[in-house]
Amino acid sequence: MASDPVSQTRNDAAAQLGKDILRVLRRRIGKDQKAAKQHDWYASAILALRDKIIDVWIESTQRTYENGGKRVYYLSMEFLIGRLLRDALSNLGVSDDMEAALAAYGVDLAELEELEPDAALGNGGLGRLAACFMESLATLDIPAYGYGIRYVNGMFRQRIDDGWQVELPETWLAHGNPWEFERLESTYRIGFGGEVVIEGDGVMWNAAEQVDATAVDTPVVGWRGKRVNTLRLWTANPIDPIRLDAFNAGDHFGALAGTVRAESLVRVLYPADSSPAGQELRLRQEYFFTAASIQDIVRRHVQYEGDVRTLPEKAAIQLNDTHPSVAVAELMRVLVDVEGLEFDEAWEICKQTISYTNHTLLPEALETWPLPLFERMLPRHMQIIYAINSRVLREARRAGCSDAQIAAISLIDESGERRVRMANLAFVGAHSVNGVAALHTDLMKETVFADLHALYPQRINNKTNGVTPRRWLQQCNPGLTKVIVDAIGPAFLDDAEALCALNALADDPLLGDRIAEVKRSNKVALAEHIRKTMGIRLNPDAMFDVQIKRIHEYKRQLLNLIETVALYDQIRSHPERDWVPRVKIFGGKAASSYHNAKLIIKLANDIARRVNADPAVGGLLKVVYVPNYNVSLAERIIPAADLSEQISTAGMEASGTGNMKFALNGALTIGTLDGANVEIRDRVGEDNIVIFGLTAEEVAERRAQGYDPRAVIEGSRELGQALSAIASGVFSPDDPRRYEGLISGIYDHDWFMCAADFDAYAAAQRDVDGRWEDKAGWRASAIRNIANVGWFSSDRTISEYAKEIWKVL
Ligand code: B1H
Ligand code: IMP
Repeated sequence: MASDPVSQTRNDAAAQLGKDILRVLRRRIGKDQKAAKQHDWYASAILALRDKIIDVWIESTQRTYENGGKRVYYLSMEFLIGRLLRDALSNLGVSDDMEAALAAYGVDLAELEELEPDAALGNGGLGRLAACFMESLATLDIPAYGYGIRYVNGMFRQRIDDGWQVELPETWLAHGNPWEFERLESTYRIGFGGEVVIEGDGVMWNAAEQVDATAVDTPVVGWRGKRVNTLRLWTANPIDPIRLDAFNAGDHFGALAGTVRAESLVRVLYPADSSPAGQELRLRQEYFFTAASIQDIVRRHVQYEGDVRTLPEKAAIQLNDTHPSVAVAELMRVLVDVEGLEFDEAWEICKQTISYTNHTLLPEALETWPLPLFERMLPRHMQIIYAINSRVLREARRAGCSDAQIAAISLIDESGERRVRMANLAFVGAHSVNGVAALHTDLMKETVFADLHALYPQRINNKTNGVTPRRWLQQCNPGLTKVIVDAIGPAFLDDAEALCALNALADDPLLGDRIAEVKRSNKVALAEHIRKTMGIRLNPDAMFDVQIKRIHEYKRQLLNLIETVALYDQIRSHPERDWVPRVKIFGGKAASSYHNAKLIIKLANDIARRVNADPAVGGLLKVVYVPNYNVSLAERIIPAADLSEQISTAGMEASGTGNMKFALNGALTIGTLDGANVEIRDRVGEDNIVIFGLTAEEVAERRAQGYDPRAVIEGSRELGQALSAIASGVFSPDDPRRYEGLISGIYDHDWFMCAADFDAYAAAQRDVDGRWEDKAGWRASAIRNIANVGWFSSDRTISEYAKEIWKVL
C-alpha cells in the first residue's frame, strides 16, 4: 500500500491534522487532493482548525453556565479584527503542525494566510482596541461576549490614483466566511418609529417599522487555547422578505422595499473616525445592534437566573464610546415596560450594570442627535430620557448646582437646535466612566465632563489602553520573539511585563546585534513588499521613519510633511553634510468627506513623486505612501520600523495604541506629550524616547492668549521656506494653487499648532539623527523600549477593567 505522506512525519499531531484537512476537503468542500485549488485548501485548513476550536468553545460556554459566573458584555459599533487564521493557529499552539500538515500536500501555509481577507469592521484605534480586548478577555479566562454589527462592507479599500484617495467597497465576504456561525434561533425583533400608547398601568410602544436581528457568532480564541469566547455580530432580516400583494400588482421594486431597508442597516460601516456621521441611518444602526444585544443579555439572564433584578450580579455591560449609549434607555425600557419593574428600581439596576468608556474629547466628536429625529425614531426612549433627565437635574439642583452647571449636565442641549447628548446619557446611566490614558482622563475631568464630575466625583476613572502582545509581537514578529526567548526565556509569552528582564541586557552587544539583524530582515521583507506592490526600491539600511494611522489634522501628518520638505531643502543646500539616510513611510485612510485629510494624502504623494525622482537626494531621502493601510499591513510595517511618529497636538489624541505596538517591536518614538505617549515615556525613560513640543497645558494657554501663527512663521526661516514651497506649487506644478488653502490655514489660525511646534520638531528630528549615528546607543534604547512596554499589554488593561469596573476577577 502506498503510504500517506503525512503519516511518515514524526509529528503525530501534524499527521492527524493532515487527515482532518483531507476529510474536510472531501466531505465539506467536495473535492479530492488532485482537484483542490489554493482556496479549497484555505477553506479546508480553517474548517479543520475550527473543529478543534469548537470543542473548547462549547466547553467554555458550559463552564460559565455551570459556575453561574458573571459575564462581560462589550458593546461596540466596531471590531477591527484583521485576519484570524494565524491568530487562531498561534493561540492554539498548532502553527507548526499546520505548516507540516499542509507541506505534506505541497501547500504553503504562508500563502494560505495571504488569501484571508481582513475583517475590517472598524475605522481605527477604537475598533482595533475592541479586537485586542476580546482576545485578552479569552486569554484571562473571563466569560465575555462582544456585541456589534456584521457589516457586509466594512472599512473601504483605499486606492491611490494619481496621488488621490479613491474609496472602493471592500467585499470581505465574497468567498464566504468560514469562521462564522449563523444562529437563526437567536433572532430578535427591533422596532423603529410609531407611537407610545397607555395600556392599563403601563405604556406600550407600537413601532411603525420592524426588522429582525439575527446573531452571527465568531469564536475568539485566547492565548494557549484555554478559553474561547463569542463575538456576536448582528445581521438584519426583513420580517416580510417580499410583499406579494405589491409584487403581483406589478410594483416589483416596492415589493422588496422592506428587504432593502433591512439590509441597508448592516450594509456599511460609517468611515468617520473621531467624528460622528450624524446621519439618520447611523442612529438606526446604533439602536439596531444595541437593542438586539440588550434583549439577548436580558433573555440569557432571565432564562437561567429567573429574576431580572439580579442582573448586575451576573452581567457587566461596557459601552465602547457613546455609539451604543442608547443602551441606557433601552435597558430601562426593557426593565420597566417588558419586565414590569418600577422606574427607580430599574434605574439602580441599569447604573449598576452599565459602564462607559470615553475615547475622545474633540468637541466635534461628541455625539448628539437632533431631538425631533430622535423622538420620531425612538419615541418611547425619548420619554425615558426625559424621565432620567428630570431625576438627574433634581439631584443637581439639590447638590447646589448653578443654572449654567445644570445646563451643562442636562441630557438635552438647549443652546441651539435642541439635541440629545449621548455622552451625558452614558455618563449618568453608568456606574463607571473611564478614559483611555492618564492625561486623557485628567482632561475629561477638567473639560467636557467637568460639571458631571463635580456632581458624581467617584465615577470617572482611568484605564490606560493596551494591545495584545500575541498579535502585535509574537505573531507579527516571530524573529524578534525568538531572540527574546533565547535571551530571557519564555516567561514573557504568558506575561508581557516579564520583558523587563531585557533591561539587564540592554547594553549587551551580542543581543543588540541579534535584534538589529531581525530588524534588518523585517525591513528587507517590507522593502520587498513595497517593491513588488508599488515599484519603489528602498535601502534597508536607511532609517525607516513611519507614520501610519488615520489621516486627521490633529494627528499632524502635515507637520511631518512640512518637516520632510524642509529636510529635502537642507539636503540639497548642504550635500556635503553627513545626512542620515531616511525612508519616510506614510499610510492611512481619510474619511470620505474630510477635504483637508484627502488633500494631505495628495500632498504626501506629490512630495513623494518629486523627492523620489530627484537625483540630488537619491540615497538620502525617500518618501512612500503605502495604499490601503489596514491591520495586515500594520503587522508588516511595525516590525520593520525604526522610528515611530506620534506627533499629535498635545491634548487631542486620547491615547493612541499604535505608539505601544511600535515600541514593543523596538522602534524609538518621536512624539509629543499626548495620550499614552506620556506613560510610555514614564516607563521607557526619557533617554529612550524623543519628546518635543508644547504640552497640553501650553497648547491651551497659547490658544487662550490669542496665538498668532504668522509671528511664529516669521521667526523660522526653515518653516517659512517649506510653507512657501508647498503653497507656491513646487510639488504640484500641474496645479500650482492646489495647496494654497491648506497652507493659508496655517498662516491664518493653525488650529493644530503645526507652526508653533515646527522648530521643536525639526530639532527633535536632528536629535534622532544623532542617536542613529551612535549605533550602540540606538540599539540599547530599542531594547529598553521593548523591555519596558510590557505594561501596555491589553491583558493588564483588561485585568484592571475586570477588577475595578466589572468585578469579575
Ligand atoms: C477614537 C474615536 C471614534 N476616539 C467616532 N474616538 C467614531 C469616534 O464612527 N465614529 O463616529 C469612530 C471612532 N476613535 C480613538 O480611540 C482615539 O482617537 C485614540 O486616541 C484611542 O487610542 C482609540 C482607542 O481608545
Ligand atoms: P447563550 O449563551 O444562551 O446564547 O447560549 C450559547 C450556547 O450555550 C448554546 O449553544 C448552548 O449550547 C449553550 N448553553 C446554553 N445553556 C446552557 C446551559 O445551561 N449549560 C450549558 N450550556 C448551555
